[in-house]
Amino acid sequence: KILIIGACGQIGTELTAKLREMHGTENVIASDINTRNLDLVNSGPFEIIDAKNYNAIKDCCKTYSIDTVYLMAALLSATGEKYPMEAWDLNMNSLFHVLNLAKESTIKKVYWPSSIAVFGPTTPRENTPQHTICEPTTVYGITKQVGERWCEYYHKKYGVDVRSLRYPGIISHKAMPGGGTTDYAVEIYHEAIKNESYECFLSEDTSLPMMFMEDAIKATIDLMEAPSEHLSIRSSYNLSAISFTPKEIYDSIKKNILNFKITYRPDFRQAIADSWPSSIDDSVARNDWNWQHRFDLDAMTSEMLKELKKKYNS
Ligand code: VAH
Repeated sequence: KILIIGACGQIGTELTAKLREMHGTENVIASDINTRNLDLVNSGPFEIIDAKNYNAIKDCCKTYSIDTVYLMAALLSATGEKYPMEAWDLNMNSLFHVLNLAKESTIKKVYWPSSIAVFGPTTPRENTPQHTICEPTTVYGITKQVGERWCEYYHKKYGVDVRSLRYPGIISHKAMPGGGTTDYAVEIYHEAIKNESYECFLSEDTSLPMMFMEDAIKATIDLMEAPSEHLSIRSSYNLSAISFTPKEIYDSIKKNILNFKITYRPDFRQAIADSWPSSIDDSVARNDWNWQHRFDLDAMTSEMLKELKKKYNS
């Protein structure tokens, strides 16, 4: 059976739905620190678990005979700068708990997300390679960089089958993201429909690697289903789909909402965005497990606007 820690989050919500569709609801246990997503809580097996609590995770794995864990709980880049020690505590200790349970062999396979936040201002910004300089300047990025090293260590030293992806910014309409620097690219769709105007917290020419949630979920499942012997990376795979600037996503939306207006008012998140690459080379993922993104910017925009219009007009 599968346990998802952080199931109420932006990615966790959709990962839970997809895994339940594939394996049956009763075989996928959702868990989070609280019950903020009642639809999810009421749609199948749900446990309240604090990802910092080793015994809570261990007991849940025992109760449900869990053999696969998706660890999706974390404090993201912007929140991590406000609460550095909390971000270190949650992001690192939750990973140690799951890796140690896997080492003790109660868990057979682990998924743990990394991020383009592992890269920093000294990393080559265009087509950032799989192996390159990583000097992250955010607490979140530091936790992801160190987490990658621990994943590779537990795989090499204890044979733990842990797999990871360096997610770009992820855009979705089912669950709101929380505390990310790339979250402007989600907010902008909501504001375009609600107010036909948006004040963007990044400057208009800030190019960042991004991905529609459907592609992120497909990449996660494809990686977890790939034969272990095909995987050459046990830190975390570069993953990419599209890169765009606030101006480009604005233009894409404006094709559908003709009166949409945008203003730019960069805040502390501009410095975080400026430390990250503008595009990623994910050829290793494409070679190892046939990764291929499907959504370009305009396809994502039409899907986002279609689904959000239903939500706001319902
Ligand atoms: C953040 N959405 O902005 C996350 C992600 C690549 C960015 O890690 O912090």
